[in-house]
Amino acid sequence: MLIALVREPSPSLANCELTHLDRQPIDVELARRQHHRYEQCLAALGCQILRLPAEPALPDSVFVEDTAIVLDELAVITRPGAALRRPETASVACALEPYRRLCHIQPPGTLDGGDVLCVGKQVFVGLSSRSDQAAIDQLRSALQPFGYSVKGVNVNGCLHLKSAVTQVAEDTLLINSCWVNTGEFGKLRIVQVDAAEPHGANALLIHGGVIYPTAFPHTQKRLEEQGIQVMAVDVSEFAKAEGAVTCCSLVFKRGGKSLRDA
Ligand code: CIR
Repeated sequence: MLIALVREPSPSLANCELTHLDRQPIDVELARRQHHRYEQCLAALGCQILRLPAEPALPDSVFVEDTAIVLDELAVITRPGAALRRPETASVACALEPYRRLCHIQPPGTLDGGDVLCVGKQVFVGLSSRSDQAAIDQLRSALQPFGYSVKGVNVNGCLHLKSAVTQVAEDTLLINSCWVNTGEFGKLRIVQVDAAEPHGANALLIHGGVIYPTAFPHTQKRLEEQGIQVMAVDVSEFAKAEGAVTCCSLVFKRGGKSLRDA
Protein backbone atom coordinates (compact mmCIF):
# COMPACT_ATOMS: atom_id res chain seq x y z
CA MET A 1 0.00 0.00 0.00
CA LEU A 2 1.26 3.47 -0.91
CA ILE A 3 0.63 6.57 1.14
CA ALA A 4 0.55 10.02 -0.49
CA LEU A 5 1.24 12.76 2.03
CA VAL A 6 -0.29 16.05 0.83
CA ARG A 7 -1.14 19.41 2.34
CA GLU A 8 -4.09 21.64 1.46
CA PRO A 9 -3.02 24.80 -0.39
CA SER A 10 -2.35 27.78 1.85
CA PRO A 11 -4.70 30.76 1.57
CA SER A 12 -1.48 32.80 1.14
CA LEU A 13 -0.25 30.73 -1.87
CA ALA A 14 -0.09 33.91 -3.99
CA ASN A 15 2.81 35.14 -1.80
CA CYS A 16 4.93 32.14 -2.79
CA GLU A 17 8.66 32.19 -3.49
CA LEU A 18 9.49 32.82 -7.16
CA THR A 19 12.88 32.39 -8.82
CA HIS A 20 12.43 32.08 -12.59
CA LEU A 21 8.86 33.34 -13.05
CA ASP A 22 7.19 36.74 -12.77
CA ARG A 23 4.43 37.01 -10.20
CA GLN A 24 0.90 36.48 -11.53
CA PRO A 25 -2.41 36.48 -9.68
CA ILE A 26 -3.25 33.04 -8.27
CA ASP A 27 -6.85 31.93 -7.78
CA VAL A 28 -6.65 30.06 -4.46
CA GLU A 29 -10.17 28.63 -4.78
CA LEU A 30 -9.23 27.18 -8.18
CA ALA A 31 -5.97 25.89 -6.66
CA ARG A 32 -8.02 24.06 -4.01
CA ARG A 33 -10.19 22.43 -6.67
CA GLN A 34 -7.13 21.46 -8.72
CA HIS A 35 -5.52 20.02 -5.62
CA HIS A 36 -8.64 17.97 -4.90
CA ARG A 37 -8.57 16.56 -8.44
CA TYR A 38 -4.83 15.80 -8.02
CA GLU A 39 -5.65 13.88 -4.83
CA GLN A 40 -8.29 11.91 -6.76
CA CYS A 41 -5.63 10.91 -9.32
CA LEU A 42 -3.30 9.78 -6.52
CA ALA A 43 -6.13 7.70 -5.05
CA ALA A 44 -7.01 6.25 -8.48
CA LEU A 45 -3.39 5.09 -8.82
CA GLY A 46 -3.63 3.25 -5.51
CA CYS A 47 -2.50 5.77 -2.89
CA GLN A 48 -4.07 6.29 0.48
CA ILE A 49 -4.22 10.07 1.05
CA LEU A 50 -2.70 11.45 4.24
CA ARG A 51 -3.73 15.13 4.24
CA LEU A 52 -2.23 17.82 6.44
CA PRO A 53 -4.27 20.96 7.12
CA ALA A 54 -3.45 24.21 5.32
CA GLU A 55 -0.79 26.43 6.87
CA PRO A 56 -2.05 30.01 6.42
CA ALA A 57 1.32 31.57 7.32
CA LEU A 58 3.36 29.35 4.95
CA PRO A 59 2.57 30.24 1.31
CA ASP A 60 4.54 27.38 -0.30
CA SER A 61 3.54 24.67 2.16
CA VAL A 62 1.41 22.79 -0.40
CA PHE A 63 4.73 21.78 -2.02
CA VAL A 64 5.43 19.04 0.53
CA GLU A 65 7.92 17.28 -1.74
CA ASP A 66 10.58 19.83 -0.82
CA THR A 67 10.48 19.00 2.89
CA ALA A 68 11.53 15.33 2.92
CA ILE A 69 13.00 12.41 0.99
CA VAL A 70 11.12 9.26 1.93
CA LEU A 71 12.82 5.98 1.07
CA ASP A 72 11.85 2.47 2.16
CA GLU A 73 14.46 2.48 4.92
CA LEU A 74 14.29 6.03 6.31
CA ALA A 75 13.08 9.57 5.73
CA VAL A 76 15.47 12.50 5.43
CA ILE A 77 13.94 15.78 6.56
CA THR A 78 15.40 18.52 4.41
CA ARG A 79 16.61 22.02 5.21
CA PRO A 80 14.99 24.00 2.36
CA GLY A 81 17.16 26.47 0.49
CA ALA A 82 14.58 29.27 0.88
CA ALA A 83 14.83 30.25 4.57
CA LEU A 84 11.14 31.23 4.70
CA ARG A 85 10.22 27.65 3.81
CA ARG A 86 12.12 26.00 6.67
CA PRO A 87 9.17 26.09 9.13
CA GLU A 88 7.32 23.74 6.73
CA THR A 89 9.41 20.75 7.77
CA ALA A 90 8.29 20.34 11.41
CA SER A 91 4.73 19.19 10.70
CA VAL A 92 5.91 16.91 7.88
CA ALA A 93 8.44 15.29 10.24
CA CYS A 94 5.62 14.66 12.75
CA ALA A 95 3.46 13.11 10.02
CA LEU A 96 6.28 10.82 8.81
CA GLU A 97 7.48 9.73 12.25
CA PRO A 98 5.00 6.81 12.60
CA TYR A 99 6.25 5.39 9.28
CA ARG A 100 10.01 5.89 9.14
CA ARG A 101 13.16 6.46 11.13
CA LEU A 102 13.96 10.14 10.56
CA CYS A 103 17.24 11.93 9.98
CA HIS A 104 17.72 15.63 9.31
CA ILE A 105 19.89 17.70 6.98
CA GLN A 106 22.00 19.90 9.24
CA PRO A 107 23.15 23.51 8.73
CA PRO A 108 24.85 24.87 6.75
CA GLY A 109 23.61 22.33 4.18
CA THR A 110 20.50 23.16 2.20
CA LEU A 111 18.36 20.71 0.27
CA ASP A 112 14.94 20.86 -1.44
CA GLY A 113 13.23 17.54 -2.14
CA GLY A 114 12.49 18.84 -5.64
CA ASP A 115 16.20 18.39 -6.33
CA VAL A 116 16.24 14.69 -5.43
CA LEU A 117 15.46 12.14 -8.13
CA CYS A 118 15.53 8.51 -6.97
CA VAL A 119 15.67 5.81 -9.63
CA GLY A 120 15.95 2.48 -7.84
CA LYS A 121 19.09 2.71 -5.74
CA GLN A 122 20.48 5.64 -7.76
CA VAL A 123 19.88 9.05 -6.19
CA PHE A 124 20.55 12.10 -8.36
CA VAL A 125 20.67 15.46 -6.56
CA GLY A 126 20.46 18.81 -8.32
CA LEU A 127 23.10 21.40 -7.51
CA SER A 128 20.67 24.29 -7.80
CA SER A 129 19.98 27.65 -6.19
CA ARG A 130 18.29 25.62 -3.38
CA SER A 131 20.50 22.57 -2.80
CA ASP A 132 24.23 22.51 -2.13
CA GLN A 133 27.23 20.18 -1.93
CA ALA A 134 27.22 20.15 1.89
CA ALA A 135 23.71 18.68 1.88
CA ILE A 136 24.61 16.19 -0.85
CA ASP A 137 27.51 14.96 1.30
CA GLN A 138 25.16 14.54 4.28
CA LEU A 139 22.62 12.71 2.14
CA ARG A 140 25.33 10.35 0.87
CA SER A 141 26.42 9.52 4.43
CA ALA A 142 22.80 8.83 5.40
CA LEU A 143 21.94 6.66 2.39
CA GLN A 144 25.15 4.75 1.60
CA PRO A 145 24.61 2.22 4.43
CA PHE A 146 21.43 1.15 2.63
CA GLY A 147 23.17 0.64 -0.71
CA TYR A 148 22.20 3.89 -2.45
CA SER A 149 24.59 5.82 -4.67
CA VAL A 150 24.24 9.62 -4.43
CA LYS A 151 25.39 11.79 -7.31
CA GLY A 152 25.34 15.62 -7.64
CA VAL A 153 24.07 16.92 -10.99
CA ASN A 154 24.37 20.50 -12.26
CA VAL A 155 21.07 22.20 -13.06
CA ASN A 156 20.84 25.44 -15.04
CA GLY A 157 17.87 27.60 -15.99
CA CYS A 158 15.19 26.03 -13.79
CA LEU A 159 14.30 25.78 -10.11
CA HIS A 160 14.96 22.13 -9.29
CA LEU A 161 16.44 18.99 -10.81
CA LYS A 162 12.91 17.59 -11.10
CA SER A 163 11.85 20.66 -13.13
CA ALA A 164 14.30 19.27 -15.71
CA VAL A 165 13.99 15.49 -15.37
CA THR A 166 11.66 12.91 -13.80
CA GLN A 167 11.09 9.17 -14.07
CA VAL A 168 8.17 8.07 -16.28
CA ALA A 169 8.74 4.29 -16.40
CA GLU A 170 11.04 1.82 -14.66
CA ASP A 171 13.87 2.47 -17.12
CA THR A 172 12.79 5.81 -18.68
CA LEU A 173 13.31 9.48 -17.85
CA LEU A 174 11.45 12.49 -19.24
CA ILE A 175 13.95 15.29 -19.69
CA ASN A 176 14.51 18.87 -20.83
CA SER A 177 18.13 18.65 -21.93
CA CYS A 178 18.48 22.46 -22.03
CA TRP A 179 18.42 22.45 -18.22
CA VAL A 180 20.35 19.28 -17.36
CA ASN A 181 22.89 17.14 -19.18
CA THR A 182 21.36 13.89 -20.45
CA GLY A 183 24.74 12.15 -20.05
CA GLU A 184 24.43 12.28 -16.24
CA PHE A 185 21.87 9.46 -16.23
CA GLY A 186 23.87 6.57 -17.65
CA LYS A 187 21.97 3.88 -19.49
CA LEU A 188 18.41 5.00 -18.68
CA ARG A 189 16.12 5.54 -21.68
CA ILE A 190 15.34 9.20 -22.40
CA VAL A 191 12.19 10.88 -23.71
CA GLN A 192 12.75 14.57 -24.52
CA VAL A 193 10.07 17.17 -23.83
CA ASP A 194 8.62 18.86 -26.90
CA ALA A 195 10.73 21.95 -27.67
CA ALA A 196 7.65 24.19 -27.28
CA GLU A 197 7.03 22.81 -23.75
CA PRO A 198 10.20 23.42 -21.71
CA HIS A 199 8.34 23.11 -18.39
CA GLY A 200 6.97 19.71 -19.39
CA ALA A 201 9.59 17.47 -17.76
CA ASN A 202 7.88 17.13 -14.39
CA ALA A 203 5.73 13.98 -14.24
CA LEU A 204 4.74 11.83 -11.26
CA LEU A 205 5.10 8.07 -11.75
CA ILE A 206 3.00 5.85 -9.49
CA HIS A 207 2.42 2.13 -10.02
CA GLY A 208 3.15 2.41 -13.75
CA GLY A 209 0.79 5.38 -14.31
CA VAL A 210 1.94 8.98 -14.73
CA ILE A 211 0.17 12.07 -13.36
CA TYR A 212 0.98 14.86 -15.77
CA PRO A 213 -0.08 18.52 -16.35
CA THR A 214 -2.67 19.20 -19.08
CA ALA A 215 -0.52 22.16 -20.15
CA PHE A 216 1.87 20.01 -22.22
CA PRO A 217 -0.17 18.07 -24.81
CA HIS A 218 2.70 17.53 -27.27
CA THR A 219 4.91 15.95 -24.64
CA GLN A 220 1.93 13.98 -23.31
CA LYS A 221 1.54 12.51 -26.81
CA ARG A 222 5.22 11.49 -26.80
CA LEU A 223 4.73 9.70 -23.50
CA GLU A 224 1.65 7.89 -24.76
CA GLU A 225 3.51 6.85 -27.91
CA GLN A 226 6.01 5.12 -25.60
CA GLY A 227 3.12 3.13 -24.08
CA ILE A 228 3.06 5.20 -20.90
CA GLN A 229 -0.37 5.58 -19.28
CA VAL A 230 -0.95 9.31 -18.59
CA MET A 231 -3.49 10.81 -16.21
CA ALA A 232 -3.66 14.52 -17.07
CA VAL A 233 -4.49 17.16 -14.43
CA ASP A 234 -4.81 20.92 -14.65
CA VAL A 235 -2.30 22.43 -12.22
CA SER A 236 -2.28 25.96 -13.66
CA GLU A 237 -2.39 27.71 -10.28
CA PHE A 238 0.56 25.69 -8.92
CA ALA A 239 2.54 26.32 -12.11
CA LYS A 240 2.20 30.08 -11.45
CA ALA A 241 3.86 29.36 -8.07
CA GLU A 242 6.69 27.49 -9.87
CA GLY A 243 5.34 24.11 -8.83
CA ALA A 244 4.10 21.12 -10.83
CA VAL A 245 2.95 17.57 -10.09
CA THR A 246 5.75 15.89 -8.15
CA CYS A 247 5.99 18.75 -5.67
CA CYS A 248 2.48 18.43 -4.22
CA SER A 249 2.96 15.00 -2.61
CA LEU A 250 5.35 12.64 -0.87
CA VAL A 251 4.53 9.11 -2.00
CA PHE A 252 5.92 6.18 -0.04
CA LYS A 253 5.25 2.58 0.94
CA ARG A 254 3.29 2.26 4.17
CA GLY A 255 5.66 -0.34 5.60
CA GLY A 256 9.35 0.53 5.55
CA LYS A 257 12.44 -1.62 6.07
CA SER A 258 14.97 -1.52 8.85
CA LEU A 259 18.76 -1.47 8.40
CA ARG A 260 18.78 -5.20 9.16
CA ASP A 261 16.51 -5.91 6.13
CA ALA A 262 18.51 -3.68 3.74
C1 CIR B 1 9.38 27.64 -4.30
O1 CIR B 1 9.94 28.49 -4.98
O2 CIR B 1 9.95 27.06 -3.39
C2 CIR B 1 7.93 27.34 -4.58
N1 CIR B 1 7.27 28.52 -5.04
C3 CIR B 1 7.80 26.25 -5.61
C4 CIR B 1 8.35 24.94 -5.15
C5 CIR B 1 8.05 23.83 -6.10
N2 CIR B 1 8.63 22.63 -5.63
C6 CIR B 1 8.96 21.62 -6.40
O3 CIR B 1 8.78 21.66 -7.59
N3 CIR B 1 9.50 20.56 -5.82
